[in-house]
Amino acid sequence: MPMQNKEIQNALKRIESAEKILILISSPDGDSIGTSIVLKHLLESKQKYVSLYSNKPINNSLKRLPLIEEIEITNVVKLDFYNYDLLITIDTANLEQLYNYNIYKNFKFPDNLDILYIDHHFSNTNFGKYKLYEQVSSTAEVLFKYLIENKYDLSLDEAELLYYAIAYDTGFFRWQLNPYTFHAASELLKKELDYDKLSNIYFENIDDKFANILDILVKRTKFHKKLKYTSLYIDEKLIKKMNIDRENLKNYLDTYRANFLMNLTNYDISVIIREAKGFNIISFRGKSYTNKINLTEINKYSDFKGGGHKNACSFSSEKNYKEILQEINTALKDLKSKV
Ligand SMILES: [Mn+2]
Repeated sequence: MPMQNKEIQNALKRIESAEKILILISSPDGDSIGTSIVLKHLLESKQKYVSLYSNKPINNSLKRLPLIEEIEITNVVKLDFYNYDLLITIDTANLEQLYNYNIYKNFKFPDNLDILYIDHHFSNTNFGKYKLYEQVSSTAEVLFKYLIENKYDLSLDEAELLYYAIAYDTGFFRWQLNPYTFHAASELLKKELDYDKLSNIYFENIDDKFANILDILVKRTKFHKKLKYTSLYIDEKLIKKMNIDRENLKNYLDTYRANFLMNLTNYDISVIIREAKGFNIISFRGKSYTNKINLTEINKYSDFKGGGHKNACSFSSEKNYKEILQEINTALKDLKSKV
């Protein structure tokens, strides 16, 4: 749904009036990284004091992006919020994603700190007083539409970051597309950016260890034929056995998904359940052509915390693997019976 003109004007005015701005991203991916760094530069060009933090580390392949050093990794709950008069969250569906919720369950952002969110997540909980929000390809597309196009002259590095952000969230222009997505990409390409380099950063993200790891992941995949989904459970023991650092595990899993699960006929959903410290991370992907249910609705059947998009979302739960799988079965059975 497009935003109302008044909401847009309110958000833009609030950004104009802010002096000290804190930008937070929930998990550093291509979209949140590109959008947040470009926003930081844009605000600095207006003589504002800006800090940009992520609570989570940046994985190695994304460290190849330009200007990546602009994002500082910190424990968000320890920040001195009274230094700022506006918090802008980027690519974040709810406030709990911005800090380590599983450790700091009682943490709250100060009530007197205005929050403005720039986002595109279906599951956004509308947590800010101000917003720039549309359910489009990426947060970068929202930023481009309201704050960049005809308003801010991008440097080459900035254009590359935004192009990468849109490409990243659309699987290099395969899903979540609308005509404006290509308009924005086309405007960015006019900067003669190095799209081969950016595509290489996206696709070349595994090393020769992967042959062995892929073998393990494929063999451990469970096929739930009736409900047409696959599941994979990764516990601490398996992570040790695969001998991968946690930071790069995500890359391996993305590649396993992109090159095995997404090519599998007769299965339209995949779930990866990963053991973390005292809880499990449950991550869903659906094929946009064949999956007809909204995967973010799965948490209605359980205590899963989190969200995302119709075909890509993740949750956390303190339940064990078997209980989680049972709840997924119940949820998918019901959701699939309704479409
Ligand atoms: Mn995004």
